[in-house]
Amino acid sequence: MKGRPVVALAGGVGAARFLAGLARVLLPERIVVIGNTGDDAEIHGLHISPDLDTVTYTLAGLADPQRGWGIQRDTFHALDALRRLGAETWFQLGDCDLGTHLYRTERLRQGAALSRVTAEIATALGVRVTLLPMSEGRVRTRIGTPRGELEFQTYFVKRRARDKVTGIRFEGAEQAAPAAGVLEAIREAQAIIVCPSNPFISMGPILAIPGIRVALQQRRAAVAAISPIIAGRALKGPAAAMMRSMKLKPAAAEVARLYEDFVGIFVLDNADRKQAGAVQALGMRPVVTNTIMRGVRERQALARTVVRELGLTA
Ligand code: FO1
Repeated sequence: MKGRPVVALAGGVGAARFLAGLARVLLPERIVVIGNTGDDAEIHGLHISPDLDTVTYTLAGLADPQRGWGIQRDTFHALDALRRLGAETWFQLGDCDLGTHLYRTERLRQGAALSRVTAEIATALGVRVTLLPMSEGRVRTRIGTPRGELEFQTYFVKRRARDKVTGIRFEGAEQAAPAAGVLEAIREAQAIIVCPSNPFISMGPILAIPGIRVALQQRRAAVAAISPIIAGRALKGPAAAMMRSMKLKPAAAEVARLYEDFVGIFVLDNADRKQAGAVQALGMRPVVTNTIMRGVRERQALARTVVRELGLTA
């Protein structure tokens, strides 16, 4: 018996590292990951799903350990060839990684759903966790900046997230529906974990899909979130700077406030223990622990704490 599912909402690198720990603490077959596709992009004619791939590669043990995205020891000959032809090559696509994008693009062109293709790739790479895209529909995160609105990867990679963020929009989200299995998994889950991901650009698109936030609200007591902000800084990515741009204090308790309506347990780092009272005042149960994941042991330790606090059995 594998037991009731444990659902995780995931962005990219931070989420993937936590999930690698979780998959060593719980039976991987029991874990259902709902992944962000708001930063998907069409580059060189290929459909790229960076967050789905980051989760897949990490769980498969293939991810580049330093960058957290892409495949370890990948080569970039195709990108070099594109550069010689005068193509834009600011988005680093490795040769092995390109194989994934070629496969996904072709399968989608044949009419297969993104959830099907995602499962095919995960299974082929030996991933035993179920990975679902948040939606089959096309949702694209757009970042408002003083230079105008930018496509997400242009903001994030090409411009290195240096622009002031004046707004975030999830194009297509209102018309999109949760992918098959997403709402069912949330309803049936024994527990739900919001991974340590950027609340705006990683969780924002997932929560913007009609029905998902409401389904989570109905499970509030069973939802735990891990703060992506530690001591006022994001471990990775622009979450803290984004919070400042939006006139929010970059603090764990502020992230908790963004999740107030659907999260019952909030995990914050030892460095932020003074914010536990503010979290409690939001009607959440604070859990203070080490949330910095430098290696496998720390990922597993954090996963074990979250599993215990959610009352799950390993
Ligand atoms: N992030 C970068 O900072 N630079 C890149 O060139 C880059 C390429 C890339 C290729 C495939 C892939 O799956 C992810 C890639 N990422 C890159 C990561 C990605 O842009 C972001 O981490 C996510 O979209 C945010 O979660």
